[in-house]
Amino acid sequence: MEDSPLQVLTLPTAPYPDQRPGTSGLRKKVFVFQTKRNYLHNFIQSIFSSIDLRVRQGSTMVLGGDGRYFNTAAIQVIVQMAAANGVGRLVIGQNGLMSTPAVSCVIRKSKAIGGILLTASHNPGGPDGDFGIKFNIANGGPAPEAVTEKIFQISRTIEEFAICPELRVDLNTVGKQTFDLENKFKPFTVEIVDSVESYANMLRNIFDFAALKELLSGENHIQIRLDAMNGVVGPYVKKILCEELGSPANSAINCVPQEDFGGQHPDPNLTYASDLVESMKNGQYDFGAAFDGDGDRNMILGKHGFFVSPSDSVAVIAANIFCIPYFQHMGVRGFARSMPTSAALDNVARATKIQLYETPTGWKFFGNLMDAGHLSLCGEESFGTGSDHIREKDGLWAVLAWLSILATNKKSVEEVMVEHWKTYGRNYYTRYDYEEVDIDAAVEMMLELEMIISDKAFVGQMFTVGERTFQVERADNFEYSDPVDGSISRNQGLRIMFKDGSRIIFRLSGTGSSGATIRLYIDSYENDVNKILQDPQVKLSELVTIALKLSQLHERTGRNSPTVIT
Ligand code: VG1
Ligand code: CO
Repeated sequence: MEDSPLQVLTLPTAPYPDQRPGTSGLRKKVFVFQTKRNYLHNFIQSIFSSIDLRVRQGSTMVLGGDGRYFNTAAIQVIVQMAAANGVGRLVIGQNGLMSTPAVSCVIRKSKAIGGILLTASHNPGGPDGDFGIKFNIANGGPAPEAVTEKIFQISRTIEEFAICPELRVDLNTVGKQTFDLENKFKPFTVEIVDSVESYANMLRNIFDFAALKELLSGENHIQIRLDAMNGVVGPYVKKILCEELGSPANSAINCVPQEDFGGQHPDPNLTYASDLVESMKNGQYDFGAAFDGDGDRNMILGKHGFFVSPSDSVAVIAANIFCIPYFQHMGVRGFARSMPTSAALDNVARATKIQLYETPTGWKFFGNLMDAGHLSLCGEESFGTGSDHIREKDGLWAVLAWLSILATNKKSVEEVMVEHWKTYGRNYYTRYDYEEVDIDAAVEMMLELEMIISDKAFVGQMFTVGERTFQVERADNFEYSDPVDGSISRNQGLRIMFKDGSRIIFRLSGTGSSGATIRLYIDSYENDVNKILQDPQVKLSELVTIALKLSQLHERTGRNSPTVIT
């Protein structure tokens, strides 16, 4: 306890016009938070003000981040503001670290009204990189659009914020700290918790740890390689995979969280996790995985770097779902995928007669379905996989899900994948990212393309490239109506659907911090077993040609190739 109560101040501020959260929180360059006066304070106050005072007063909230540059400085401010805004108790990960799935888990376990996550996920960090803030609600999931929109509206007219400027927390020591504030009856409590413990405990109840231990360290154990990409998931990998499941210490690399992620993009894809891909090539390891900065994404690789596309990954988990004890107990209520994710999951849903939901991009759309008991397993093409055990995607969970499948089937990653394609057919899939293109050019391209595909004559049109012809069956700008609360989300991506089931999709990213990122997604189904082992880039080349021609993407952006191909 402090000797005299801490001062609570209300200070004046001026609003900023650009604090609208995107696909997953507010993301800006670090210097924006550092140099624009009260930029952080304004957004944090907008979050608190969006919560009804009666709900906020005396409540518990969770706070954690991926350890990127500015993490601890921001945490000190947020603690000061939480106290001044009537929050009763803050649960914070030790040293301010907590992965996104762990925050979701802790919000649920501690009966918190929500949590604040300091992360820009897969975006680079460091003084020249990005910083980000996400607000999650009481179910542990990202705030739905109605809430983020309310936060944004408050931020546009904000005039003051509340803060206890003298309050300082010690983030290093696990335990309780209490503070007396002036004008408050009850002390304000900060609880520093081990960042891994609750989360590890949850996984122990989802998976068969004995079987996984046998797989990783038993007599016929496999060799794995896990790359934490210098992000927050490192300590989780060490504790759970190495210490507990017995994988050797050198099977996990880049496990010390770095403020700048070692100068890398902490993004688990074939481009930014190329070190892992290279180290898998000589066949020394049977299984490989990489994670993003905040630990919610995962990339799965097999021996020799065999790549499992994320859209296939969720479909494989769905087809083998009872290899995971959690689902044996809970049953399976439904599957879901984001719209641009390939339809591989749909094939499993059809075969198993389980309901499938198609949502817009971003994890926030899955939460309602889960809370209503409609959804058990879901995924996004962007390396996100998860289930209703929490309300965020969960990288380590996906790895343990795959290991459970390998342990049960006694097969390699590649064998599991190829068998899956033989059973269900294969959805060839690729995504092209054009990063940091000129915003005006990108917006104009999307508008023009929407005009083209909205023309009545577009449906039925034929496109021929080489020997293949595709006929348009349907085209639109994807719109989602939430089956639980009826809310409608518009403008979620341009879709061109062909008669043979192939799809071309264009979207603008909502997670970048400078310029625009155009994403082009291609999905094409093949059920001829003799044609399931082709190179996706070759197989999809005609559809890519059609997409680029229709959109005039290269001409309009001045680019002649994407920055990242997945
Ligand atoms: C991207 C992905 C999306 C994912 C989001 C957050 O959004 O496409 O599927 O949910 O990132 O992931 P966008 O708008 O840039 O396409 V993460 O790991 O930031 O939390
Ligand atoms: Co992430």
